[in-house]
Amino acid sequence: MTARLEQFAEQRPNAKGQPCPSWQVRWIALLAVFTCSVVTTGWTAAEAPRRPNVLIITTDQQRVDAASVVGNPWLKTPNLDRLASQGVYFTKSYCSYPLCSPSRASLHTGRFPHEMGVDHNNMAIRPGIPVSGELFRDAGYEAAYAGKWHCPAVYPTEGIPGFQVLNRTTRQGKLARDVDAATIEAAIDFLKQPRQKPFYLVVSLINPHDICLPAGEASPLLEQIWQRYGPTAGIELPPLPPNFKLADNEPAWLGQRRPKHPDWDESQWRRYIYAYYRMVEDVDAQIGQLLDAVKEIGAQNNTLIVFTSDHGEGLGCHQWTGKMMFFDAEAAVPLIVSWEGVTPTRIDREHLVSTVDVLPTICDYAGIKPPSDVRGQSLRPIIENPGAPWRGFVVSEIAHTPALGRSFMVRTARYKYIRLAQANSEPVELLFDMEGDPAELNNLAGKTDMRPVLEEHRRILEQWREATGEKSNPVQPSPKPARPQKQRAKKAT
Ligand SMILES: [Ca+2]
Repeated sequence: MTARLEQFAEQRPNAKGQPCPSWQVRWIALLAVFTCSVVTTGWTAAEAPRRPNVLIITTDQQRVDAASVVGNPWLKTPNLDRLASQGVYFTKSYCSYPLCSPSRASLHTGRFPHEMGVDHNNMAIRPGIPVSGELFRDAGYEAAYAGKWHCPAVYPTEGIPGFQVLNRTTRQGKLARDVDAATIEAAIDFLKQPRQKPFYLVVSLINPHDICLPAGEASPLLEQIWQRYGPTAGIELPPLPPNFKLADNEPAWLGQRRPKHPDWDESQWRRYIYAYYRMVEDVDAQIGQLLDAVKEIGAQNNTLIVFTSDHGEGLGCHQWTGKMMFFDAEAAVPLIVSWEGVTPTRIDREHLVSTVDVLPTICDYAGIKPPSDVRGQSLRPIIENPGAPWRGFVVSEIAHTPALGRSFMVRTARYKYIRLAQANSEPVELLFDMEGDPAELNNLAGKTDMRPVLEEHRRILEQWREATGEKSNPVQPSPKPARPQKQRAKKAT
């Protein structure tokens, strides 16, 4: 991967528009990292760098655009906005796999799911691959984890390598917000304990995952969900997304796998979107309690806070609900890196970043050397200097059955290439111009004049598969049969 990234870095032009030779790119990168470290943190050669506390906050199923700070007028997230006001919010940010367990495994190892044997939900990270808690514990941090884990157990009943597990709550028929309240409480109790070491705390919240209930999960909680999150009479509902209407030439693959809601009319779809945003607001308020606690213990100037989510939510885009697809709705996730008084402040709509980058990033700020074979890269160089050399693509994957293999997404600066595996047939290919067609409706894969772009993306994918060992890691069988999906959601009440 590193070799591939450097190869793409070599294609970056210099200030005169001429390609930079690789030695020049590496030298500039080293210089930029060194210079920015000195300037931003104020370290001098005589001072040992002070290690920050590290706090990772994750939500479950939160779209990259589900925050008011990035311009979404249909919800208010004052606490994510507050966090972003002290750091960088990446919007070209993609999960490694738009599903819970594989994405979370990448977050805590910096590797792709196929490297760890986490091809489906409820699978464990392959033994011998260091988890973030182990790295931080071994570096002298007090490492603790509160909330959902899912690698393999949803709640870490058997512990997590390297971490002190702070709560062992389960859903037990509760709304996500009530489970999240217990997680926040456990995390705040931990924060308020006296300690000699810096802390590394992960707070893993569930909302807005409760949107899965009105999308069709059979649950006795459905009525409570609509009572809490449903619209009151006369309130303005969010509009349908611009890509609600399906493309005329949409591949059959999508129609076969799309969650079905044949009884939903426009009003029901808009109520669904409305309820989702209320769930995001609920979890935002709980994140606010956590941020307040960091301030209360006087750690806000010495704590690096990272916020992200495991995957997005269709929310009606392409009439999709849930995850397991590569449109931006499902595969793009918010990523905020924030250290009050240290990180610059901006919304970064340029750099392509991935879940696998989080581990190298927090290690970089904490002065910890990550394992040499992690796939992600520290974001610190581009946080501190947006002009620093950076990669030209990110990849996301989805595993099917061992026989069917995997589907992939390659996102480059301008385009998105999706390759969907299908049985007994060539894969389905999609190619979107993300500048001219951000709604991802106009598939360019069959256009003659786009052939060179298509082939370039095929080549990137094949090189990535080779470099990351994808081909030598066949898909593992799912540990349990997929839960029968109830296709018809009940009408809102
Ligand atoms: Ca999830």
